Amino acid sequence: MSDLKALIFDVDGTLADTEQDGHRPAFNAAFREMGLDWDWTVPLYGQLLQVAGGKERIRHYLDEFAPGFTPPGDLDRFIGDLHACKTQHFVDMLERGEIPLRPGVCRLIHEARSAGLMLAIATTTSLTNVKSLLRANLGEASVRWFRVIGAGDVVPAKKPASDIYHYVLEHLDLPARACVAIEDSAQGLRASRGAAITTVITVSGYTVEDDFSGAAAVLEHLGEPGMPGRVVRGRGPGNGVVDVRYLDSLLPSRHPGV
Ligand code: XBP
Ligand code: MG
Repeated sequence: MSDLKALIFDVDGTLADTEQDGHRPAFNAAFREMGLDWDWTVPLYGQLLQVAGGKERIRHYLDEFAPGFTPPGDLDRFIGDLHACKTQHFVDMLERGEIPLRPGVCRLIHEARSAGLMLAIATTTSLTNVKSLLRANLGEASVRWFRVIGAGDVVPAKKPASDIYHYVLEHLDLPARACVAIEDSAQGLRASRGAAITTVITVSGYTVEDDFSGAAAVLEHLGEPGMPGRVVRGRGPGNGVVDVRYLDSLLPSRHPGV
C-alpha cells in the first residue's frame, strides 16, 4: 500500500516553463502599456528572479535599478496596478495557448488521480494565474482536481519561506511525511524542505545552476514513455518516467534509519 497521500506541485518552472517566455514578456507588455521604458531582458530577469512574487519583484527592481523613479501617486497602488496589468497580459498568453505544460505533468496528474492521491498547489504566483494555466492546459474542471491551491498573497511570506507549504499541509490535513513536493528552484526547495516535505526537482531554464542540496532527486523533467527525463542527481525512476510508485519510494518511511 502507498504511504504517499498527496502530491504538491509548484507552478512556475514546474508545471510549465513560464518565466522567460511567459511572465517576463507579460511584465514588459505591462510596462509598455503603462508608458514605462523599462525592459526586463532575459539576463536581467534571471537576476530579478532572486525575489519571488511579481509585486515584490517590481519593488526590488525600483530599489536596485531605478532608484530615481517617481511613481504617479502612491507607490503601493502603482505597483498593484502595474502587476494587475501584467497578470492580464499573462492570462491572455495562456488563453492563446502559448504556455504548455512541461513533459510528464499531465500524465502524472492523471495517474495520481487514478491512484486516489490528493493534489495540491504551492506557489508564489497569483490564484488567477494558476487557474488560467490549469484551465488552458487541462480543461475547465481541472481546477477542482486540486484539493488545495495555495497561491500568492494567502500567506505573508513568499518562498523561500515555508509558509505556503505549511498552509497547504494544514489544509490537506496531512503530515509532511505523506507528501511529495515537485519544485524547480532552490528557493522552492528551501520552502518545501523547511516544511520537511520530500522534494523532487525538475530543473527549468533559469534554475539549472541552482544548489539543490536536500532534494530527494534532481531530474531533467518528469518524463514521458518514449521521452525519459535525464537524472541530474540522486536516484531517478529506473525508466526515466516519474510515477506514483517511484515517488512513494522516496518517502522517509521507505528508508527507516537514514
Ligand atoms: C514563481 C514566482 C512568481 C512569478 C510571477 O513562483 O516567483 O513570482 O515569477 O508571478 P512559483 P506573479 O515558482 O512559486 O510558482 O507576478 O503572479 O507574482
Ligand atoms: Mg518555481
